[in-house]
Formats: sequence, structure tokens, C-alpha cells
Amino acid sequence: MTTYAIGDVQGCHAELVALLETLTVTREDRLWFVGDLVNRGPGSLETLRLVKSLGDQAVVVLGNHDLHWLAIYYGGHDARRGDTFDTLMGAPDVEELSDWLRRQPLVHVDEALGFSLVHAGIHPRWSPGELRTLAREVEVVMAGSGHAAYFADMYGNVPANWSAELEGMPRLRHITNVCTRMRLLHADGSLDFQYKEELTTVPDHLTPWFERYASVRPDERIVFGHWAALDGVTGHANLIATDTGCVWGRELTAVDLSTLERVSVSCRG
Ligand SMILES: [Mn+2]
Repeated sequence: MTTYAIGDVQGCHAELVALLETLTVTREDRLWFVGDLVNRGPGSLETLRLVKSLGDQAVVVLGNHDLHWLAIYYGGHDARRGDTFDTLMGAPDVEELSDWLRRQPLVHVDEALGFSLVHAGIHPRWSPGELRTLAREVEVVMAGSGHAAYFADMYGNVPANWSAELEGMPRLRHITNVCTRMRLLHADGSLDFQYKEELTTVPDHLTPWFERYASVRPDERIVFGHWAALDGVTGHANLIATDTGCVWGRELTAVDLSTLERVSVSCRG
């Protein structure tokens, strides 16, 4: 049995099909998706149908684009320029797919395999298990009867820093932003929401979350996506970036978590 971690699909359904064919996946194998299954690419609907059909074979964590869809569908928000949700919105199974999506976790920890899966990253103040516990607070709300109110009020950059005293939506929003939007940290640990380019030009006052993580928790193995400009490179063998920018015309990548071997297919569009 092989576990493959697959980078941000973002509606690149044709490339996902090609990647799974290239990997010659069998029913014994497991597929970990780093989130952002939907948006920007042309096949969000087909991607959701495919991944949902995998059942227990797939582990999915939610990304910011998945949450953006749920905020539109359940939270009353408007689509933004560049969103590609029209086909999904009009699909006969849109309710079934969205209901499935909102029940997916933000963090997955597999202690036997020795890997954690999250869309954006894990804040260095937390072990994977600690963030897993906090993420559960959000997941219970998203899966429960209060999900519409959560998705209506989900957006926002505050609070940018954590406090154990946080309650209600500010607490849930910060946990959500760490799991799904974090890239760089200020010296005090607060989240930056501006910079999303290459590592070579990171402003001096900011540090990538994974650099801080490598210095304080050097033994954790974390698989993440979200930051396409990294192009799969963190400089740390145990901190595995998987977003290789398929939706931006580059590649969709899978990483074999036993060998760390990478397999990629090129963007078709
Ligand atoms: Mn993302």
C-alpha cells in the first residue's frame, strides 16, 4: 500500500485523471489531497465528484478555495472575479457535493505513517496534534447546524495572532486562517496575509512558517499545498510542499510518502 499526497487540484480535473493513471493507483493505495480541490480551473464539479467517489481511499483537508465555495454556497457571499463555480452551482448534485465537502477536516494526522496533512501549514507554536485538536472546534461547526452562520462570518484577517483567550468567531477564524491561508509570520508570530511570491524576495521582517517550524520542531513531517510560488521546494526534506501551480499552467504533483519520490503531469490547458 502506497500513500500519495496530491497537490492543489483547483479544478484541474483532466490533469488529476492523468496523474492517477500515471501513478497506476490501486484500491490498496491511499490518496491524500492537500485541499483547494476547486476554483480557478475548469473542472471543479468533476473534481469533487471524482474525489468524493474515492470514499475511504481519499483523505481530504480543506483549503481556502474550498472554504470560499462553501462561503458562497452556504454563507451568502458573492463569487469573485476569476472564480469558476458556475457549472458546480448549476449541477444537480451541488447540495450533495457541498454537504460532503463541509464535513472534511482542516488537519489530518497519521501517527502510524508519521505524516500530517494541512492545506497551508501548522503554526510553530503548535504540534500537529495540538492544531488537530483546535481544528476540531472549527470542523464541528462546519459540519453542524450552525454552518451557515460560520460561513457568512468566516472571511477576515483578524485576529492575526493567537491568544488562548479567544472565543467565538475570532477564535475559529484564526484557526481557519492558520490551516488554510498562512504563508509567512511576523516576529511576534502573527500571520501575514500579503506576501505570496518566491522565497528569494521575502521581506526581511517576515519568515516562512516552515522555517520557524524547522527550527522549533525539526522532526515533524508535514505535507501542505497553497503556496504555488514555492514550486514544491522548502529546503527541508520533512516539510513537503506539493503545490506546483497546475492551475497556473505548470504541473500537478503527487508525492509518494514512503519514498518521497515525486510524479508530475503537465497542465493540459
Ligand atoms: Mn490555497
